[in-house]
Amino acid sequence: MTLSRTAAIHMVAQQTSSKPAGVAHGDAATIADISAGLLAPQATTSPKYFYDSLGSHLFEAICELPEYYPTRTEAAIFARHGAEMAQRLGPGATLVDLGAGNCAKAASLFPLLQPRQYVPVDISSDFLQQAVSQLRQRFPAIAITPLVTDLAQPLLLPPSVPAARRQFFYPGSSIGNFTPHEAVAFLRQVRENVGADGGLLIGVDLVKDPAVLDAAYDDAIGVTAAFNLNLLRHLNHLAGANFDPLQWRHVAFFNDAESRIEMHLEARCALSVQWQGGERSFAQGERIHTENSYKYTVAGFTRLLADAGFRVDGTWTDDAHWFAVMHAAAAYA
Ligand code: AVI
Repeated sequence: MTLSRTAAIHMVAQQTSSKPAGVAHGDAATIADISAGLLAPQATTSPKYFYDSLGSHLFEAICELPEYYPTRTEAAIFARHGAEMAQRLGPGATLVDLGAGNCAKAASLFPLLQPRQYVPVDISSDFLQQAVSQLRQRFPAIAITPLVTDLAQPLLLPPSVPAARRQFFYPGSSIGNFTPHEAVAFLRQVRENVGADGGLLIGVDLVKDPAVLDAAYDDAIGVTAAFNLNLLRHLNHLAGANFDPLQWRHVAFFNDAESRIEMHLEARCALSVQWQGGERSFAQGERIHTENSYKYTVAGFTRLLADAGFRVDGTWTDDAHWFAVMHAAAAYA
């Protein structure tokens, strides 16, 4: 007799009596943040918890998927218009790379941008340190000053980063993972750090056919599903929770009214979860909202930048207008 995967998962889920909550490795603020999200009427978690070491590698794999157009579309825009972008920035700037990951995007632009100093900023310390040691060998003339920080926290650059000629680099449409309100607050903070003579080079994912968007966040071989489900393993580690990933399934769809992709984890059966200092029951079909990825128009994002004190002086898109790279300068001194 053969057993379908769904039936097998269902049986496992029904038979699994939950394991006791484990040891929490996160600090008190992290555990409190996770706990508050899980206990909210609509359970939610911050997308920053996707990025443990495995999550960062899974995100790299997502970027290779045929369905996930943003990475290759943005790369094609850089390849085609990089020289013009470099003219806007000018050589010898300090390039501050927000959410640098493996630093590959910025590094591929070094020959064109010719920065004097490179400041990769990321939440994942291991990932960043590995990338930086390779970069130092490849580009010995560029001063590299890595900064491990959560971009949701106030951005404080170390004194070794000169105040003049700062160009912030925020590719990959990560700005879409903030709500528009949070995005303006974040960009205002960047604006404060830019000074009068700096700027921001930013990648923005644009509104398009929802079928293209849905496929990009629910790929055929399940890499995005693994990325979403790995969050539960990370919560187990950070908060000592006892999530069983087999009891959850990945859900992703475009919410037209909000102009955003939503990712959720949906309980396959009625279950309960414990973590350090908290517990919650989930009904079958109940969801944890794990990520938003907002999609903008060029006009809409130009307005958002203006609200944050920036003036757009360059916009480059692909032929299909799926993605935009924009350069913005300080709108006032
Ligand atoms: C990091 N960020 C821009 C990605 C996005 O497209 O919103 C995260 C992601 N989530 C699922 N796939 C990719």
